[in-house]
Amino acid sequence: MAKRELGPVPEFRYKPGEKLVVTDDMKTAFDKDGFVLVRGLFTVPEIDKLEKCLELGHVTEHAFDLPDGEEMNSRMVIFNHPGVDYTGLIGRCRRIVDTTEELLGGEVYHYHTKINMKQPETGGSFQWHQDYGYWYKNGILFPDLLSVMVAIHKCDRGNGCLKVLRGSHKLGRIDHIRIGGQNGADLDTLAECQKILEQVYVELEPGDGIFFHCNVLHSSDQNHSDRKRWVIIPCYNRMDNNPYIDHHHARATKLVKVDDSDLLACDVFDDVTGKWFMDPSIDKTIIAEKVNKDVTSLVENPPEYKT
Ligand SMILES: O=C(O)CCC(=O)C(=O)O
Repeated sequence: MAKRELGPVPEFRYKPGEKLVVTDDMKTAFDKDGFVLVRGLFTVPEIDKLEKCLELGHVTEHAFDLPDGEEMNSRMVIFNHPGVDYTGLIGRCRRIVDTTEELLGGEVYHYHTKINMKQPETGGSFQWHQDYGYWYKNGILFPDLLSVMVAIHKCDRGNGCLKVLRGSHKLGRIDHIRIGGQNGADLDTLAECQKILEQVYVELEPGDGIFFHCNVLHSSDQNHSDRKRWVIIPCYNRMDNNPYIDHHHARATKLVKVDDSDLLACDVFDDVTGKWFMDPSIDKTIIAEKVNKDVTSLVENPPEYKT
């Protein structure tokens, strides 16, 4: 079968201070490719502030290491509710949430946010997978979810940037198997997909973002460079797609949006109340180890969440 040719990858740009308008071209790109690339989704001062917040450690002390099956670990923090601190405001701001609602065609809630910290020389890979490949096991019936990866540091081929198979969301959900601590796409199916779908290296400058559908096949390589490759990835589910089981991520919870201008006005770096950090030992779909074993992650009872 011939490779599917989709032409150049369209790119969009956010203009600070303006609303991020979801144009017809953006919707077409999302439907055709399964993702939309937005340059400058966050400004340099907004990203610098995020890095400062993470360096303070109130969020990152909840990190865990996910073995990549190739001798290295992917370090992550996951929180299920955004809360009131700066990391949560990233996932509550209109430029992301309104855009997500337009792309998914309905009201959404914050399913969780991941902060993936590939450290210099040691940062592990992510196996080829679809997020819905394992989210489906959490009792979510429709693939009405997406993720927004935002670069905190420059992401390129040298430090393990995201790779996507363009148009792969149209495959539907494919089978997944355990690889290391992770869920990976069935290798025979993946090999066939790689023959016909274009692989795109998603190289990002700090602040650039990519909105990608939960059935897009994606992966990233180990970080053998001397540079950090940190990203933040808020993930959303449609409100009318509430998981039918209680599990380790959030069920439908009203998302209180904030204005884009609230980001630079926010100085809350240490109040992690209500974030419901994920303890990997209760997630049956992965195998991972907490980095700081003395930190208790399950601090909140999810139904009582308020913003
Ligand atoms: O951080 C990355 O490079 C990939 C992340 C990813 O695939 C995921 O968190 O599902």
